[in-house]
Amino acid sequence: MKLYDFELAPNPRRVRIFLAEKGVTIPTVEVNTRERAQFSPEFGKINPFRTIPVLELDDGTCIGDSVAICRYIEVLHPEPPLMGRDAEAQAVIEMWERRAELEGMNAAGELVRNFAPMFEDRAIAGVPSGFPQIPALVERGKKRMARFFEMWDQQLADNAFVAGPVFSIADITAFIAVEFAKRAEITIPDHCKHFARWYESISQRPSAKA
Ligand SMILES: N[C@@H](CCC(=O)N[C@@H](CS)C(=O)NCC(=O)O)C(=O)O
Repeated sequence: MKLYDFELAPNPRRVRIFLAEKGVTIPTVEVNTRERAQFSPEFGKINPFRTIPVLELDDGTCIGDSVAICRYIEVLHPEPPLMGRDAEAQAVIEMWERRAELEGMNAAGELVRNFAPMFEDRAIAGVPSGFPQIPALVERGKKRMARFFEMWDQQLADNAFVAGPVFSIADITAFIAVEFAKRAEITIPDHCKHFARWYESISQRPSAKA
């Protein structure tokens, strides 16, 4: 088994944090997306969508999505559960994980991909060119991030973690959304005190160094 990874990329980091929380180590292959290694003919056979992370299994099967990789690891290494132990916990965690992805990661992605000079003419991940940046999407991405911070602040007012009392994959995705948005100089607003408390606690976990 090997993980196609890149130290500076947010989505692979979600998987690395998940693995660190499980205490699982998998050999990695670096795909330097800043040097466009995802567009090599070899990587095209691993993932035709040209994104990382990808987990390649020993039989050659390639799993090219962060949550799908985490799901696979969760089944192989159930302890500690990061995707819920029973039906209710699994559903609640999945709800918050999807919300974190759709409202957090996608907002940060829209913002950063339309903001950072390195993504000029490739505002969509996995395409080499032909998708120009749209400045209006930077402004919309900022508004979406503001909404994300507000909504999560409300949730974290009464909960230690995003999906309730237990740390889960939803915390990892929300944490990486915040980390990603920093690349467009967006940080947690001062008034989102619950969010800030949660962010600090997640930052202090050893897995956050992954
Ligand atoms: N939903 C996918 C998104 C993967 C993704 O967008 N990965 C980025 C790195 S964080 C990528 O590979 N970008 C390639 C590019 O910029 O062309 C997942 O979670 O695996």
